[in-house]
Amino acid sequence: MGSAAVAAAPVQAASPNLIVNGGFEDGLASWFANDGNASDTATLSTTTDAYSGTGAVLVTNRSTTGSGPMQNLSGKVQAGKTYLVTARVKYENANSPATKQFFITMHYGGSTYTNLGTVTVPRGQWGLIQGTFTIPAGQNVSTARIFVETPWTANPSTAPDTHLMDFKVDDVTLQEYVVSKTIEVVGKLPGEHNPLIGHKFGADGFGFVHDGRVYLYMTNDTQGYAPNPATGVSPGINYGDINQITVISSTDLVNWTDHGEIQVAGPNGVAPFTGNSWAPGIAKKVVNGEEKFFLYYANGGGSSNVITGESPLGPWTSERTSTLINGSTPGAEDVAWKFDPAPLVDDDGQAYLYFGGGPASTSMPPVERFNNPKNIRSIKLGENMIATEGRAPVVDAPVAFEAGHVFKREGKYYLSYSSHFGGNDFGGNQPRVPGYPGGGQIGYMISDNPMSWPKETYAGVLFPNQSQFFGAGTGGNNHQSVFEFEGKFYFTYHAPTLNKRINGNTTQGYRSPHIQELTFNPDGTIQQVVGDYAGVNQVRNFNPYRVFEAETVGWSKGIATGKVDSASAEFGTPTPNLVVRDIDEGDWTALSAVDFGADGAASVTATVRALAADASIEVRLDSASGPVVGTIPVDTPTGEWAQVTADLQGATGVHDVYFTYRGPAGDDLFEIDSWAFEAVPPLDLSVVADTRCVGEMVMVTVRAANNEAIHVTASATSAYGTRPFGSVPPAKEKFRSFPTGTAAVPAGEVTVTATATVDGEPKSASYKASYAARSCG
Ligand SMILES: [Ca+2]
Ligand SMILES: [Ca+2]
Ligand SMILES: [Ca+2]
Repeated sequence: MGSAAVAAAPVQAASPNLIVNGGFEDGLASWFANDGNASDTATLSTTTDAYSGTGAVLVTNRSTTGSGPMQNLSGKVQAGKTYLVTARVKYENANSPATKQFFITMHYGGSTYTNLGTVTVPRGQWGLIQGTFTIPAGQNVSTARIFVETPWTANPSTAPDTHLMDFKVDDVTLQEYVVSKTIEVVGKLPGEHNPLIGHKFGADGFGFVHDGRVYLYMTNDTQGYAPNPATGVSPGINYGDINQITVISSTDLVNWTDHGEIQVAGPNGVAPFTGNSWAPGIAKKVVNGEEKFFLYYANGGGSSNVITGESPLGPWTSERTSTLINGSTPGAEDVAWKFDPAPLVDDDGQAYLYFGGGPASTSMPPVERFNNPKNIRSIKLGENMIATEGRAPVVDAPVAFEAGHVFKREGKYYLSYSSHFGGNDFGGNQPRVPGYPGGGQIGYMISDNPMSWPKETYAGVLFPNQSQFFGAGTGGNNHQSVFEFEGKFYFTYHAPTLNKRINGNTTQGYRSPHIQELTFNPDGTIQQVVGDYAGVNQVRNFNPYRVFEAETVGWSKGIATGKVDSASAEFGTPTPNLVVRDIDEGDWTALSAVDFGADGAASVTATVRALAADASIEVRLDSASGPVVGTIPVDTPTGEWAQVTADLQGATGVHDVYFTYRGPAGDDLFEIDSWAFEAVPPLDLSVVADTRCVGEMVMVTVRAANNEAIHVTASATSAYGTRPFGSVPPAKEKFRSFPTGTAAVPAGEVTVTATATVDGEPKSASYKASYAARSCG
């Protein structure tokens, strides 16, 4: 599988065009010749020589370089805000220069003019004027007007072909510059399992298993992502922006639920005495009879800290009021970067923390600084998990840089770490010990003692630099973890593969989580991991017959997720709940390997919040253009959460399921909180409940029709007891009644359960039938 270079994708979620009739499809409406000075006269007329559509404006009889089409923006633009401006322009005068510069200019009033955007265009061709500008705070915008002009000169009439040529303008836009983080490209390709998610970034993933589910905690690389609305390209990543940890989870390693971000650090963080939250690591332990979850993270390069959770999804509290690892930690004084904390709870309950990295001590000889920089530490954690015990001995990891992590297998401890890229901080260009890691690789060591890591425990390179597998634009540091899930070991790492799919080989450092399986040799050493987009096999098929979060996604296009206050239907309170947002016509989300069973799905229900009329959700099999097995109309009141349902036809067996979103182009269509599929009952009975009067008393009745070709045993239960039907013959129906002993009953429900043996297999099903309130007498 390759990653074809993809051109920069401008963000689609555009803010409205503030220009009226910018395409001149409505003649000259809202346009007039620049009237800033009495001398700036010109004649505007329409022309059918348009850049797009059927109309454009032609400017003739220009008297000054400022003579051009103008539109009034008073009341539309605001001081302090940033805008994007574009326009198409063309000139054709054969006596004019071969190229000519044009401007879009703002006239704020008086003598205040600002060029907003420009282009130099060859004669006879449409050029694109573009610009981004911020109106200064305090600027009076009460008479703001924009116009198109040529560069100013004092006496243009001395060379009119050079300065006063006719020109045409079309497609003028001026929009507020609104940064959208929505990933518009398909960042995780259908069929592939890496990167794990395609709608956001995440780095330094730490895999953690609890209760049959794998959680991945990540540095929130999306936090500072700010793609330019015009180009789609973000400035490079700034780690200093990051004070949140992103959490996703899965029971199959392909369909991942987005649990959003934990606001760990910063003024509103769980631990407001920390400013950053990089490179998380988590462990669980029963403390004072209570199972707790301890989330460690790097507070920038200078220290590390821990917060405490009631579950893997929180809620989170800070038991500390100062950092856990810092310059006062015994044995860590010489560690340049007291970060990347990775916990391990041993089988005997003793917990350890691994941390550290960065430039080696200058007291060492250069060769040692390069090969054995002694910048990583191990330390014991106290019983409460939120304090250290004793001194932190050196982990003498060869060529170490950062990212120490330990797991245990068959009585042995494995410490992996990332290697440095050389340079003066590590003693300059020194001879590398044969077999030691190259730059930006993952090395590992094997020890019998979790606190003893001499250089002799080095075992080799576990993972080369990711750029070896993912090519140009994917180099840089890495950060790994290893977890065991249902008998297999898995290796997590990151690579800027989603960034590459957005921007081609010129990436900006935004990293994405990946997983590969880890294979051991008979002697306990690890086979070097090969990174690829295929990733790991899906551990199990996806069970659709339950309520599950819509933010559970195998693959997606064009959507975003966001936290809401309502409870998670699947995970309960007080865990975070997200919804799928930024749903436009043509966007989709998909689930991998959904098992509908032999009888198939009867219906699907979505919890949605409608935002536009005439929207719907198509349920498709196997691809975004696959067969439609049902269409859910999203026709509930706008702005309110509601449930919408559709019957399904042909959804049987195992398929990838695509929810494709339909509605008016340009509108946000709806948000989705959760999905639930209903199975076709394994036995086909029709059940009807009713009431009738017997004298002055109400009788609840139920009729069960057996549509099977075999005998079925059934019984009915209501608020008034249980009545067996006994055996119902094929194609026959039976009737039972419940005397209520009262003259009036509220509306209610009767449940019929049925069992039969089909092809030697026992089958059972239950059906509900409701009846209305009834009053007799
Ligand atoms: Ca036009
Ligand atoms: Ca979208
Ligand atoms: Ca949800």
